[in-house]
Amino acid sequence: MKKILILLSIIPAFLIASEPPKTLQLNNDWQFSQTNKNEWHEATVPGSVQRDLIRLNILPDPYYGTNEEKVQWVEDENWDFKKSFQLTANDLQHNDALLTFEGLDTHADVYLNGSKLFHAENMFLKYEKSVKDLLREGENNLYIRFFSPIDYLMPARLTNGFEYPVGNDHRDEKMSVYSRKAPYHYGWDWGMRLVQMGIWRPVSLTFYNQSRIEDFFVEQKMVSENLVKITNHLEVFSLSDNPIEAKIRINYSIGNEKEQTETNFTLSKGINKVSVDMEIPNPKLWMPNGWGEQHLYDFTAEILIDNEVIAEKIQRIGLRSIRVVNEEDAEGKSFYFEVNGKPMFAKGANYIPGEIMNTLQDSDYYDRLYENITAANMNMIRVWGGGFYENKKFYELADEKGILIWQDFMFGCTPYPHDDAFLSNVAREAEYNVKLLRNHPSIAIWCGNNEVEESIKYWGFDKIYSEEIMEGFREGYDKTFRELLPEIVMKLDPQTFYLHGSPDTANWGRKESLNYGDAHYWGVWHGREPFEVLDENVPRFMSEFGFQSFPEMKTIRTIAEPKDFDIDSEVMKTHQKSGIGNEAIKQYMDMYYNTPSNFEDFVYVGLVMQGEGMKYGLEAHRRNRPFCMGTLYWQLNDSWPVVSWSGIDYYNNWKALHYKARDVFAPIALNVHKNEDMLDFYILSDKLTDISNLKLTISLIDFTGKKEKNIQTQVMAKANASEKVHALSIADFASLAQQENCVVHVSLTDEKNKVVAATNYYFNWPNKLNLPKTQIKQKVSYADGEYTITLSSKNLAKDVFVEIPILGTKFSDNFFDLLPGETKMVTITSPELKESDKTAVTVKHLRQTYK
Ligand code: NHV
Repeated sequence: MKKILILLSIIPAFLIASEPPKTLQLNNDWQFSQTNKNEWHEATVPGSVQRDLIRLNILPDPYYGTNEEKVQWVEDENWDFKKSFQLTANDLQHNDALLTFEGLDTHADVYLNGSKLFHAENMFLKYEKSVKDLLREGENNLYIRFFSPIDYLMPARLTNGFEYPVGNDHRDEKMSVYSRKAPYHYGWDWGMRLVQMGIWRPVSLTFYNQSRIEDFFVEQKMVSENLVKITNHLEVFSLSDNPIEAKIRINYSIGNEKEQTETNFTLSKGINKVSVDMEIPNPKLWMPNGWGEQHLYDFTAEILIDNEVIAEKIQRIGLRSIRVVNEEDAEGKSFYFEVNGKPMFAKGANYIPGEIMNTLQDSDYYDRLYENITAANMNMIRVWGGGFYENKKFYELADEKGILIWQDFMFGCTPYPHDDAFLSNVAREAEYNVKLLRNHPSIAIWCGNNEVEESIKYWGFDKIYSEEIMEGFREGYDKTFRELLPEIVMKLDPQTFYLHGSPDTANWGRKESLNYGDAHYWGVWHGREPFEVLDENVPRFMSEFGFQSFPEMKTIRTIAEPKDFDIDSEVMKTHQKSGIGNEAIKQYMDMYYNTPSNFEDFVYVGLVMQGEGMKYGLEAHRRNRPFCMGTLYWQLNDSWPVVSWSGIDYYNNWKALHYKARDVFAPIALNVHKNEDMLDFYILSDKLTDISNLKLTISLIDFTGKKEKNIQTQVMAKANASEKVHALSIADFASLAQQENCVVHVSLTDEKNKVVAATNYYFNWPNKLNLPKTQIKQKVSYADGEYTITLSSKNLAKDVFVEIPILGTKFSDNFFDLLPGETKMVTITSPELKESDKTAVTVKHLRQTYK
């Protein structure tokens, strides 16, 4: 009798052994309740408790007014999630069932049908469990208890002996360092606090019979224009107790081109590591944005048994070499990216998570994000270490658009624990994420953390802590960032450069150190230094520098009422998290502008000032290549409506800064630089070939339109370089009076008289210019989805700002100067624009903000 039973149970499995795997998504029909309350609500998965409580109106809109404080209680409670799902007898016939949680936030016990499956303790890990023996025909039940990240680890804090110096953790009890959870959930100097819990990435159940491909890594061992040498690394898991003869088939395709190789191997029970070498002659190389196309190959790995495909995995691969050149040289230590053998000047920004409730970042969010990135001529984005390892779509778009990704590991601005349990948790996280991301051609560098060493060395912790604790910080740093993480990167992604942390050795308070590697220059803003120092203190690579502004009024109106329109109101202070915030904005404004007395004008002038100040720095960095080889401004985006360093606000409105970055980062840009008594004219080119026969025209134009001077000269734009092409003595060119009353308009035209680049230069900051009063003439033509506004002005109108009260509207240009007599057309696009609405378009310029 026993024999027959065994036979019966084997036969069906054998019969469907060659069936492909079957995956059930388990994201629907979850419910959640505060633990022990038994008040069950529908849960959004992926999502978070807080996101659902807001949707259910149990919590108020956390962005509005001072509501932030009203949503904090949730972090102290535990929350339960449950779900049931049905399985058929057929499902259960498979040899194995793999339950996968791609992301749990963070401390959780997970149960299935009466058994505890595991305890989760890292938001950045996938948890996967073979659950075949626990599943039942009919109803199955999942239950997850999420523990308050505050409460759960309080014993760690209480026994630690000291409080960690986590300035950005906006609660007295500094819990964030104990959890491997997105640091910014605990607050930041641009962020609200929302310590979330929940299922933040998808859940699924996969049935299969024989084997699965756990991992497929296409390592590019050698990349040249004529040949690419690849090693395909596979990890294949087999269920079968007995060794099985199998075949691996790897093929790659691009367009009509297709090649494949087959290799025999023996599959043993458990994990099998197999490598297959391959050569690709005449490769189509992947290029950064601005340098050419982003060719992507589809690599497919298949496992065959008896010529039947039993497992398959696909990777999109861009063939390219990226080398970080970080070597001692005559000036100090270089830091630059060499892509396909050519030095690339990195143009970009620091990306922070796009939502405090990060699961709100949907597919459209990423599309908009990358439209903004490419529209500003960027080629690099830094995924800064206080957020999370981004979603798949983020990296897929970077691959498709040619954006190099500087990837931090998720540590920032504080020392962390370094006990064995903590470090093994970190090791699992690093291994998982390096494996997950290493196939993306966009991954250009792994960086251990943001400013952890900098904080230990320079933020005065030694005045608070004993030498023993300080020594612990340093030891923990070395163990984590100089030993553990580089070993993992070396083992799993050996072709990609690892940097222990950013900045590497440079510190903005020590000018000589700027000659060494990458730098974060915070003398401007945190050090209250004038923008001009950005010209004097140029590093080898600027991985952070920034200046704050308020978001424009239409964004402020979503969080505040007119009675709150005051930089000192509670509402505005709730939306300003920098300790020196509004006061610093005002101090700089008094230095460079005629500070307006009314709030709306203050917001506008602040936007203009942020744009101009940052432009000054971006130009200095690009002009100083090859000494300086990149500039990433702080910060690209916002995670809620807030005053911050961002170039684009939460509602996708570009600030002046993002327009200025676009212009400075143009493939060919012009730059005028005052060098003592001289005006130097530079062409900044990222083109890979020289462009000759260009005409440079320099005009000195009075603010009322009179052309005082006009100079023309033949120049060329040298490939992949910044070159001075002309110089003038200022004294000869413009009198002191002219310097207060004129703009220098410079343009670069080609043989067909087409404008290749243009820029305006002023001899002084606006409070030392005699800007004329002027009336801008405007005409709007209305169509569904697009308005066109035509503007002109008799006299110069500086920093023209076109406004329309619809969030996220796109402008072909904004925050520009309207030269005397010039006519300019701006297109305004948004699906919300209707011809019949004739929504009001308003225009303001700088001279209107003071008497
Ligand atoms: O303050 C703006 C940004 C931060 O949001 C983010 O963490 O990595 N910022 C400033 C600095 N680094 C960063 C530099 N920090 C300091 C400067 C001066 C004194 C203390 C700290 C980013």
